[in-house]
Amino acid sequence: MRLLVTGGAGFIGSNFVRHVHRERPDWEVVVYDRLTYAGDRANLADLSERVTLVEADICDPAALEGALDGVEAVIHFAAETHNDNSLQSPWPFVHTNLVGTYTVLEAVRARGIRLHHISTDEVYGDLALDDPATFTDTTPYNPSSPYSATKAGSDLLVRAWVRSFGVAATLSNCSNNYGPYQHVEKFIPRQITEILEGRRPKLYGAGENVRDWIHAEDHSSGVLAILERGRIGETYLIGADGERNNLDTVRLILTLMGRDGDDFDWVKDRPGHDLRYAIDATKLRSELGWTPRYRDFEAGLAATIDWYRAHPEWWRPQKAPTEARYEELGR
Ligand code: NAD
Ligand code: TDX
Repeated sequence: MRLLVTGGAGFIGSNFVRHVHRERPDWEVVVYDRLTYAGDRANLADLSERVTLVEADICDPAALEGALDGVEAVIHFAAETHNDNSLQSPWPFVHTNLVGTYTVLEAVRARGIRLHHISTDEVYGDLALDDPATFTDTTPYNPSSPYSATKAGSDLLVRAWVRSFGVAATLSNCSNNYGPYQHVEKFIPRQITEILEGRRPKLYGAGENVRDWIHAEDHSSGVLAILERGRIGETYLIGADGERNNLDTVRLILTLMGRDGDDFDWVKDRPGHDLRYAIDATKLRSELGWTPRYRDFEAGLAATIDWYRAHPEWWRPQKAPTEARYEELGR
């Protein structure tokens, strides 16, 4: 098998490539990545020559076409991914997430290549804190931010290309990921690195927002199961029953790092901030036999903290520019 993984130098993409490299020792992987601020070739440095990197843009049809020789399947992770950035500057999200996905679809359509499209639970909007409902693949789309709206649009493009042109694609919508190699702009790495730099974590609003955490390794095993055994045209939700509010998460990070649980700052809320996400992954579990390995959030978080502690050279160059952007936002 020869896979092309768009966005494979980013957080989840590189975790997925590492997963495939370990679990499928005879597969070759072409990582296709523009290496934006969020992509880093260092994320793939420990992998063998079975993994190669093409530095190019998914919005560039000629470059993409040139990378597809011998490729049997494309896994499409590449996207602009941070909600706060999308509120400040939506255009890169419209361009990469919509035009980029369109370009990927036309490329796989021309060559008859299998596609798996990676998406997010944010396309479904948010739930009330006390709502017994969880998201399934039939929940209506109701995105809130420019990021989630462009991801929703990209999903709809994929569905249209399946139905109208017979593209052999599957889709997955996953909940919030954590683990090694996540950019310091995101919630968990931001707080860990704030503490490592001797500063205080920053909690948006009242801290009551709930996120459904899953380890990036479990997201990766879910994607591999769908690639190998998923039904074409189907959408699978990936989640590991990891609901927690941000206040509890920030307190857990602080105590795991030996600090007082109240040693954080309340900051201005994110505009349009989704209240709660919650995934029902029954379809993935029952149809494809997938189960998550990281069931203990506290243990997974402790291992993630250890990883950031051990790799300051990886995150430190991104830290100051990221905090400068937050400073502008007052968050
Ligand atoms: P990330 O921001 O860490 O990585 C994105 C990668 O895409 C980077 O390597 C970047 O260089 C690359 N990229 C961006 N624009 C590109 C372009 N125009 N051409 C080529 N490469 C480009 O993101 P992530 O958190 O790893 O998310 C990966 C995917 O998973 C995204 O599609 C995201 O929507 C989805 N997702 C993320 C989460 C999460 O919690 N992080 C949850 C569910 C779904
Ligand atoms: O400093 C912070 N303080 C804070 O309270 C940051 C950066 C975030 N937050 C809150 C906002 C959210 O409620 O923490 C929660 C998580 O924030 P993010 O890490 O920005 O993630 P979120 O907006 O939930 O989106 C993430 O999960 C779904 C990813 O960034 C998306 O790419 C994915 O689709």
